[in-house]
Amino acid sequence: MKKLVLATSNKGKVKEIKALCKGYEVVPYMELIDEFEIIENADTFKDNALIKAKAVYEVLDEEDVVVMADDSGISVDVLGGAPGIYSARYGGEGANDKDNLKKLIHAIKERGVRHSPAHYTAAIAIVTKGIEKTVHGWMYGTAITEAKGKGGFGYDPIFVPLGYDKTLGELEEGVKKKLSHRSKALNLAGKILKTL
Ligand code: ITT
Repeated sequence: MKKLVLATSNKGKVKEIKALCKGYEVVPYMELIDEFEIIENADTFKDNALIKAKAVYEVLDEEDVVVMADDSGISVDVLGGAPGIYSARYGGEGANDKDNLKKLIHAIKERGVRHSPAHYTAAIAIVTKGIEKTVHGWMYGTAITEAKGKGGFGYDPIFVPLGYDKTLGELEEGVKKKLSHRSKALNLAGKILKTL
């Protein structure tokens, strides 16, 4: 089975990517080398995904290894698209999922509304010898101001996908697997992986 090294330290992403890339041996890079800091200082999901995949590819120093990275986030219309690429750091330096969620709920309420259209974006980068590719996926829905359910990760307890009346925290895993920004991007990434 072909090995796919994931340039991520986010356990939620690892779990979802493993479930969606069944034909590959998916290995988080930290199982191969020590975790190191990657400065994600680009201003798009695409470029930040490339920064992560290239950083891990270079440190691994194995020409034929295939590295994949995911840069993703939630954009809330009533906040002008925030937090977007800053989703992981929204609650400040060292903030965890819970801090970020709390800050987002507060920010939406401050706009005088209880929900807002929102969407998730995922950019997936694939880097291997002589190849740097990126693909995207999106999931549209509504961000609400009450966290519900324990499924998924990150902002999922306040995200209601279009066509549903429950959050991703409440819905069964299969729904996110079918609809998510990450699954759509990974579906495209799969087509690239097959050509390598
Ligand atoms: P890596 O950079 O190591 O991959 P990270 O968590 O820092 O991990 P990002 O910079 O891509 O990853 O930030 C993505 C944030 O957006 C993540 O921390 C979540 O808070 C949120 N997010 C992304 N996809 C999500 C999803 O499917 N469900 C819920 N929240 C999500």
